[in-house]
Amino acid sequence: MKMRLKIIADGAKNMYNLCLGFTKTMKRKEILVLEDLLGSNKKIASEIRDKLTHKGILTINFMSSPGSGKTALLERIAEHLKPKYKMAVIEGDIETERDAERIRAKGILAWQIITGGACHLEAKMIGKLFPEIPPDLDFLFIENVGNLVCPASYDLGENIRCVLLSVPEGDDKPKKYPKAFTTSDCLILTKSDLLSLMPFDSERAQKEALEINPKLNIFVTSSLKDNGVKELIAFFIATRQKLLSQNA
Ligand SMILES: Nc1nc2c(ncn2[C@@H]2O[C@H](COP(=O)(O)OP(=O)(O)OP(=O)(O)O)[C@@H](O)[C@H]2O)c(=O)[nH]1
Ligand SMILES: [Mg+2]
Repeated sequence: MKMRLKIIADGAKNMYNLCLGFTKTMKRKEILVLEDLLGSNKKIASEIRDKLTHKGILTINFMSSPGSGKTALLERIAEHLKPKYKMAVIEGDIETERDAERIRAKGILAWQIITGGACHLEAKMIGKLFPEIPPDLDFLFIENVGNLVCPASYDLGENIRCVLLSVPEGDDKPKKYPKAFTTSDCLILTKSDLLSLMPFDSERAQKEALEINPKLNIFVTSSLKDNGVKELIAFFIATRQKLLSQNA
């Protein structure tokens, strides 16, 4: 009886080791494939950034959870920038052309990338649109797929990366989803018109975001009320000015 139990125990241990070995090999392969993918993404992104920067186009990547107000903010930005500057928008969504249609309705050139399931945009997707991007643009905005995790790992060739966090999402998100915040240049706290209605501690969100990324430029906006949008745009204009003076 004892012997039988030992055989079963050894068998289970062997099976466990077999599974573990298999898993380890699989994980190593998965890691290698991911490193390859991110490596080639980085290379394409860097080429895109060089080409756009050389043309004097400032590229801005908006990342956030679904529904944080990326498109609404772009609609507002379009209204402010249109009289003086030339901008275009690349929209990323899993399905539908809806966001690009909203931007076009503002009289702005917009392309829709439909990822068909992928939770983020990749540099090669932007690269495919490259021949269509007018060389005389001042600003190119990219609205990433609504997701606070995956887009953070993919450089799209942007000059400025912005993470949006809306009041209804909660003030604890920067430390729970750190990569989107640590890899960004700007934090935009959106839907500030809801601050009086919700238990969102704006100071806590800003403090915790700065603890993990002290270089963040922070803006508080309401697209609904058109608050804080001008300050954000002034930052984009000043950054483009710097880019132009570096090009000169
Ligand atoms: N109260 C308030 N609501 C807003 C504001 N901005 C956007 N919304 C609302 O939030 C919802 C989502 O806005 P979108 O601009 O579509 O959000 P999004 O981040 O582009 O969403 P996805 O593209 O699906 O990820 C809509 O119902 C908007 O009307 C704001 O400043 N204040
Ligand atoms: Mg949108």
